[in-house]
Amino acid sequence: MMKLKRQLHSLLHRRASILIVVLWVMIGIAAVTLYYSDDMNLEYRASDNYVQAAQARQTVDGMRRYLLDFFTTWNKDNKGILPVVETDYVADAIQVGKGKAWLIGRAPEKNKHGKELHFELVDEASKININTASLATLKLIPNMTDSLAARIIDWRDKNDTSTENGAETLTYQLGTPSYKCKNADLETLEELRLVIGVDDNMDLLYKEDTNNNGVLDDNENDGDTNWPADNGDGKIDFGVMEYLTVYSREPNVAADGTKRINVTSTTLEIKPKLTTLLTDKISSSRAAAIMSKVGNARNVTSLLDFYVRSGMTAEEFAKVDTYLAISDKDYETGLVNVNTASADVLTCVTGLDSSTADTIVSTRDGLTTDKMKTIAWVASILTSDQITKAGKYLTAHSYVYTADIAAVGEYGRGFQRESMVIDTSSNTPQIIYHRDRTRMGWPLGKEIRETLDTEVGETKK
Ligand SMILES: [Ca+2]
Ligand SMILES: [Ca+2]
Ligand SMILES: [Ca+2]
Ligand SMILES: [Ca+2]
Repeated sequence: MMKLKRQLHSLLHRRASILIVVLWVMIGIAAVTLYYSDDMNLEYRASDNYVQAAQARQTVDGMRRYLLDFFTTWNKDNKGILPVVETDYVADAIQVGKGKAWLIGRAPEKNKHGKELHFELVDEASKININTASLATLKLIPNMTDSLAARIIDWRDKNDTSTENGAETLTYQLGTPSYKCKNADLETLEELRLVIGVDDNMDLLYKEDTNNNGVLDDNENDGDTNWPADNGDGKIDFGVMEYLTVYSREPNVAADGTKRINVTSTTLEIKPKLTTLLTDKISSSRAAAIMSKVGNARNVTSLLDFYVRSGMTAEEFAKVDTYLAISDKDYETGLVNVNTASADVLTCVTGLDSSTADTIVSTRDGLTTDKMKTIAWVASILTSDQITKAGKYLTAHSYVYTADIAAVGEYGRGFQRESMVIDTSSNTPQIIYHRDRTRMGWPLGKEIRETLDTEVGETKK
C-alpha cells in the first residue's frame, strides 16, 4: 500500500513538473512571438534572402558561361594573348539577370598597399609555379620561410632524401595522423596544408588578407581587435598563397594548331624549318640574313635569347613568335609572364633582381598592348647575363586564368563567391578548378555595400 502511495505521489509530482515545464515553454513561445512580431519584416526578409541567394548563385553561373563563351571567341584570333579588361571583357558590377557580379582581381603595382579593390581576371602566369620553382626562387617569395620552401621541394621531389630544413616520409610518419610525403607535383595550392607544419601555422598561407580579395579590409588592419591578428601598419602583408600557382602552362602549339619549332634544338632539321618559317612570314632575304646569325648559334637558351641573337626587329619577331618554342615538350610549365607579374614575383625569378623587376614593371606601364604581344620589349632591359639566366623562365603569353567571381542577387541581397580556373590552352576553354568561397565572407568592401544599399533605397522610393 505504502509502495502504491509512493508511486502515485511520484507520478503526480512528475505530472506537476511536466505542467510547469509546459507552462514555461508556452511563456517562452509567447515571448519569442512578441519579440519577432515587433519586426514582421524579418521573416519576410529571410525568405526574400533565400530567393536572392539563389539569384546570386545563378549570377555566378551566368558569369561562368559568359567567360567560357568569351574565351572561345577570343581564342580564334588571340590565343595566348592577354585580354584587356574593359576593352575586351567586363569585370566590374556586371548585370547578369537580376543579379550583379564582379571579378576580383589584383593590381599590385597600381595598388601597392591594398587600398582599392581591382576587378580583372587573374593571370596564373603572373605567379610562381610551385611545381617548377627552384628552392632559391621559393625562398625569395615574400613571407616564405626557409623551412617551408625546403619542405615544398621535398613534398614534390621524387626522392626521399631530405633537403636542409626539409622533411620527407620519415618525418611525416612520426606525425599524428601519420602519412607519407607525396613525392609528386601539387595538384592544388590547398594541398600545401598537407606539407608538414603548415596546418599548425595557417597564417603563412594568407597572412593579413584572410578574405583573399587583395585589399586591406578594416579587420585586417586593426591589430588584435578583430580576427585576424595583423600589424595595423596600413599596408597589406600577403601570405605565400598570393604569389603561387599550380596552373601556369602554355602549349607548344602555334595559334594555327601546328607544333611549334624548338629554337633550342641542335638537330639538323631545325635549320630548314626555321628558314621556311621566316621566308613565309617575313621575306626570303630577311630569312637568309636572320639564319646567318642564328643558324649556327649553339646553345640558344630561350625565345628572348633567340630574338636578341637573330637581329630581328620586334615587328618581325611578332610575326613568328607563335611558331617558336624552347623545348619539344607538349607544354611549357611555370613560365612567368612579364606583362602581368608583379615586381615581387619577378624578383623571385632566377637571374632577375628587384631593381630589374621594378624597371620591367615601370616600362610596361607605358607600352601599347601590341608591344606586349611578344617578349621582345624586355630585351632592352635585361643584360645578356640576365637573358641567359632568366630568359628561359619568362614569357609574354597567358593561357590560364582565375575568375574569382563575387555575386549578389536582386536588391544587392544574397551573396555568392566562387573561384574557377579556366585553361584556354586547347580550343575549347575548360574549367580545371572550382571552389565555393562564399564562407570567406564579404570581399567587396564597404563602398560597394553602401552603393548597393543606396540603389535599393532608390528602387523602393
Ligand atoms: Ca621527396
Ligand atoms: Ca582582405
Ligand atoms: Ca585584425
Ligand atoms: Ca599590415
